[in-house]
Formats: sequence, C-alpha cells, structure tokens
Amino acid sequence: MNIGRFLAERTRLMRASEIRELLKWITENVISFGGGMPDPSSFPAKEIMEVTREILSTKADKALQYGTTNGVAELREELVRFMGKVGIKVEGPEDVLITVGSQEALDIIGRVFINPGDYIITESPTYLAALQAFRIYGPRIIGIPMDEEGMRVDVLEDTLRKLSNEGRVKFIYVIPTGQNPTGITMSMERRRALLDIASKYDVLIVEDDPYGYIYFGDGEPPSRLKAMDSEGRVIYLSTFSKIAAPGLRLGWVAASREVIRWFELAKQSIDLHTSTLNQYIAAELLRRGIIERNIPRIKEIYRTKRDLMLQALSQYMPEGVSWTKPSAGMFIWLTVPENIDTGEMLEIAIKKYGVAYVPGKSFYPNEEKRNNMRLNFTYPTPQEIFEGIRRLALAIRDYVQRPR
Ligand code: PMP
Ligand code: G9A
Repeated sequence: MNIGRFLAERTRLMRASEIRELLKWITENVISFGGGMPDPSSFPAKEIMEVTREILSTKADKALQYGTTNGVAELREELVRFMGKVGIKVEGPEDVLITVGSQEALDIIGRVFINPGDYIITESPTYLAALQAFRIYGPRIIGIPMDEEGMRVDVLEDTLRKLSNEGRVKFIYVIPTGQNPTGITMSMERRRALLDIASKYDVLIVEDDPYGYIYFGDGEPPSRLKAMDSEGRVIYLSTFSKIAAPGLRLGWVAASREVIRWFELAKQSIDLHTSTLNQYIAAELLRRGIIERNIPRIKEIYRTKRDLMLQALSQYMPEGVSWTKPSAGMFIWLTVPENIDTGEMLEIAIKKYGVAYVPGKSFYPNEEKRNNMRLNFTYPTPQEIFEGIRRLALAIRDYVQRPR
C-alpha cells in the first residue's frame, strides 16, 4: 500500500528533529553530547512521589478528571507568583496558559500567527525544534547572526527596514538566556534595543525562556524581555522541563489576555488540556517551595559540569577549534575549521570513536554553515565528559587527515 498519495501537502514541510533522530542511534558504548537532557540527579523524584500520593488521597476527583483548556487555576496562580519574583508582572492567572511542554506552545504560535509566506525572524543559529514547529506553517524564516552579546540588533534593524515594503513580519523568536544551541546570554543593552526595534517596526516578540531560572553565571541573569514589556508585545514561554523534570511535559505561556484566548482555542483542538494530575503536582511543588529549593542545586550541578567540559576542551582540542563559555543553558557551541563538515564527521565520531553530538547545520534557518556542533554538558557524567571530549578531539583529527 502506498500511503504517499494520501498525504496532505503540509507533510512536505514536516521534518524529523535531528536531536530526536540521534537519540535512536545512541547505544551503550557511545558517549552522547547529543540530546539536551537534564542530569537525572536533579529530578525531585522523592518529593514528586510524596506530593502525588497526597494529591491522589485528597483530591483525586479533580486531579484525575478532565480540566479546562487554559490549565488548573492553582498552578496558574502559583506561576503568577513564581514569575513575579523575576520581575514578570502579569495581570492575573487569566494571562497564563499551561501547555504540554513549551514545545506545544511553539506549535500553537505557528498555528495562530503564521500564514504561508509570512516572514518570521529568529536568531541564527536557533533551537532546531522551534524551526521544525514553525516550518509546518510555511513561513519565510530570516536568521539574524549572533555574537557574544546575542542577536545582532543592528542587522535586525536593517532587515526589518528592508522587509517593511515586502510583507508582514509576524514575530521575532529569541532565547535570550543560555540560548539553545550556543549557550549565549543576550546582554541587557541588546535586550533594550530589541524591544525598541520590535516596537518601532510593530512586530511581536516570542521570548523562549527554559533556562533563565537556572542561570549559573555570577549574580542574576539580565532582566526578562517580558519584565520590560510595556506594550503587551512579548509572548513569554517557559517550562518545568529544566527546573523540575521534562517527563512531566509541562510548560506555560504568559501573554496578553487576547493572545491567551487565541492560544486556548488552538489548544482545544490539539489536546483539550494538559495532564490534570501533572498540573496539580507542579502546583504543589511550587506551593511547597520544592522547586525553588531545588534550583540552587541544579545550578551547582550544571556549573560544575560546564567547567569540566571547558577544561576538557582546553586540554584536548586541536588548534583552530573554538567554543562558547555559557553562563546558562545546557550547551557549548563548538566551531571547527571550515573544511570540516560536522554532519559528515558524525558517522566517524559515533562508529569509530563512540561519541555523539548534534551537527550544527540544522540550527541555522538556511542551513548555511557546516562547521559547528552542539555539545550537551548536563546529561553525561563527569567521567564521560572528559572521555567524550578526548574521543571527539581524536575524531576531528582523524576526519581532517582522512584520505580523500
Ligand atoms: N525551547 C527551547 C529553547 C528548548 O531548549 C527546549 C528544550 N530543549 C524547548 C523549547 C522544549 O522544551 P519542553 O517542551 O520540554 O518544555
Ligand atoms: O529530547 C528532546 O527532543 C528535547 C531536547 C531538546 C534539545 O536537545 O535541545
């Protein structure tokens, strides 16, 4: 039976995530710097067990029942408080929507805002699963280069100026803190400029913030864009995946009431609502301060692992290789000489040296660069970090010297 002739046009725009595909390749003997998985020791498993038992013995009638699409009220109220502590002021729980991870929010954003042919703007490189989600809706995606301060706002402004006669730019998608894949945190100056430019050219900003709460640099991270947004222009996404556990599949959106209403409509047809039981669990984790008490521990684990990877990179990498030094997030972005295609090199790395990474190409909206790779430092153990980087350096040398 040939299914191809039954498929909808839009399936042509559906592409597998390289991160998810890579997960299938990983065997016991391979050290993986691929998937962005948290360190399992950061999960508050015992607390989740206790909280779950209590919820099921006291409010199983609600926790196991269907719920409203926007989410459990207790959780949205807790989130208003939680975000308030980092300066994000929303009017109330009506401005919050609970999603199945922030990945669902990315898809909802595509559904609600993108017509085929619309322009959207992202950092370049950017989170590949965001590109994957948006692409289904047929936008023209313009990537703006980054430097160590984040998105180049001068290039952004030039781009918006040029596009202003051409068609509608719907939104600018940014991951300002501990960006995926580069680990870069956008400076305060750039954040202010980004808000000004978005206002001047009247475009929305989507601020994806999975990593802001576990910023492990010195002091506090620069202010959230949402905390500086006086116009209701910023749509803010975050998630429990990095501050509690990704298996809960819980994320949230904070935005103006009108945006939330549209998102709610989109979500109704996708899944009716997010798991009620998991929402009650998260509300209780927040209410009891479990998440906030766990955050310093997560920061410490990630800071230590980042330092180890940086140390291993300095020790083993050959000349001509450079990398970022993140203060947040889960990734180091490695740049190798331009004659190396990291996509092509992956096979040698996995099969001959037993080490995996995500090739950089898929993080670029136009896939224009081949000489980067993303390295996750949160999941592997300290020993694996050292051994994996040693192997990676060997794979790079081997690839460069291969007979052609
Ligand atoms: N956005 C970014 C920038 C991410 O790094 C991730 C997870 N790697 C997500 C969204 C999706 O996370 P989740 O669906 O688990 O909330
Ligand atoms: O497992 C996933 O797909 C989530 C991880 C995201 C990432 O590696 O950036």
